Amino acid sequence: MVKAVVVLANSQGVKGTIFFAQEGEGPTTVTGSISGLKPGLHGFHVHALGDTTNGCMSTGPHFNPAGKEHGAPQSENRHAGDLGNVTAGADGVANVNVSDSQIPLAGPNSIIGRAVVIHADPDDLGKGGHELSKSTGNAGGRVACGIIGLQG
Ligand SMILES: *[C@@H]1O[C@H](CO)[C@@H](O)[C@H](O)[C@H]1NC(C)=O
Ligand SMILES: CC(=O)N[C@H]1CO[C@H](CO)[C@@H](O)[C@@H]1O
Ligand SMILES: [Cu+2]
Ligand SMILES: [Zn+2]
Repeated sequence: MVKAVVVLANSQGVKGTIFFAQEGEGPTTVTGSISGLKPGLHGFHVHALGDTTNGCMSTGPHFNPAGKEHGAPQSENRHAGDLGNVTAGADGVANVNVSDSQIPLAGPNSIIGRAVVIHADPDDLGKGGHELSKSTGNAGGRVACGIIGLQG
């Protein structure tokens, strides 16, 4: 079992911890919660770089080792980093519990050292018709981010 964790925070009171776990070559489970969000849907992605020298802007585009278009987690054509969106309730808390086969914690496409980014707006899953739909899901600003690190 390989385990990883990311701590998300911003100066506006958004904070959360997301845990990753992968058994062998199996899917990676993603669990945790994020608080301080605007109620509703927020795009939730793994971005390519673990670089926060310029805040969340320097984490690069969605992690996309297979050179595909942006899409829904269930789509064949999606970036590996496309985890869809999370839903914050009226209390501003989003609970996350998903399992995904494209975000391994080991091997050439490992997400260790990359970033998790949560966005201001919903991810349109590539279907919004906006010029950004096919690259980012038009999910708006990068609200908070953190670097994915190994956990013991
Ligand atoms: C995530 O969901 C699965 C079932 O879908 C459940 O067994 C598991 O306990 C949940 N994990 C957390 C941390 O809520
Ligand atoms: C993972 C997740 O919550 N995905 C949802 C994101 O939002 C779209 C619609 O806006 C839903 O269809 C997805 O199920
Ligand atoms: Cu993103
Ligand atoms: Zn994407």
